Amino acid sequence: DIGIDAQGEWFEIGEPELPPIAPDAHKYSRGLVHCLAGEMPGAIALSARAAAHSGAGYVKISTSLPIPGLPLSVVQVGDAQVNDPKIGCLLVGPGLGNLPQLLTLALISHRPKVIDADAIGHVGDPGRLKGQHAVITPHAGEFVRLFGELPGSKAEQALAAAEASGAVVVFKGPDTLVAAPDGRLGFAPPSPAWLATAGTGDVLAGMIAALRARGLPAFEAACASVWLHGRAAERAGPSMIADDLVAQL
Ligand code: NPW
Ligand code: AMP
Ligand code: MG
Repeated sequence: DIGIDAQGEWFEIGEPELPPIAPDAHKYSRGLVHCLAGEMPGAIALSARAAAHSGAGYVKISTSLPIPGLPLSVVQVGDAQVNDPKIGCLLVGPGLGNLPQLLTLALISHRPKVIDADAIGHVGDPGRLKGQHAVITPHAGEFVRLFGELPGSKAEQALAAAEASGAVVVFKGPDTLVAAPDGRLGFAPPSPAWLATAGTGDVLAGMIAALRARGLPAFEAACASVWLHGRAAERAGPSMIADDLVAQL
């Protein structure tokens, strides 16, 4: 009923193969995720912790607010050099609030990026994302905010959104789909409904950013993260909160 049928290149997302950690790795070579914080620092803190526990060697957060409770591998910095070639992936949106200028800053960057949460609402025209090497991660409300009410099944909507934006679209929910502009469509195996709790989307965004910083292409990073997110939730059990999901990574 989400419209998965024999159209296009579609498949069920399976257990990912992650790149090994090179024996001569250092923290930068393992991948740097740079997060742009906003009005709700708790959300980006969740993303940053998820990124660090998903194997990014270094996670930085640009913020003007102190953010407590971060692991040692996450540092806070005052400004964002968004074109620093060391950045493996930028993340903007979790906890952003009403700061559209931070999305603009992210879109000035030529680095790969994950655009989630409030940043999705600030995009306006999906065509703005063309050429941005972006993964976007809308829930149903955010999807409609950016793309409007699209016709057809959820699968058709996700593919149309990917084409319109040139981005990999992770259309979240009980039946998460990952759509690429080239027509690939992955559907997630069932995940526990107890994922429906505050902050789990922020965790997913941080995971995708980390896997991109580790070198996975956008579509593969999104599919791998969706799969791992669901399995982490199974392990965490029905009383889990978003922090417990991070602990399972
Ligand atoms: P309804 O009920 O359909 O009329 P937002 P958000 C609609 C941060 N967080 N899932 C629904 O309207 C995030 O990162 C901070 C959800 C609802 O009223 C964001 O920056 C946390 N909503 C910010 O908070 C942890 C759906 O959209 C509205 C929907 C706001 O993000 C929590 C929600 O509006 C949170 O992640 C769906 N499937 N479908 C922290 N620890 O600090 C329709 N809606 O602005 O998208 O709310 O997702 O909470
Ligand atoms: P967000 O709405 O951004 O906080 O993200 C919520 C996360 O939980 C996404 O990864 C959703 O796919 C997942 N999720 C939400 N509701 C359900 C559900 N009923 N069953 C399974 N996963 C869900
Ligand atoms: Mg969210």
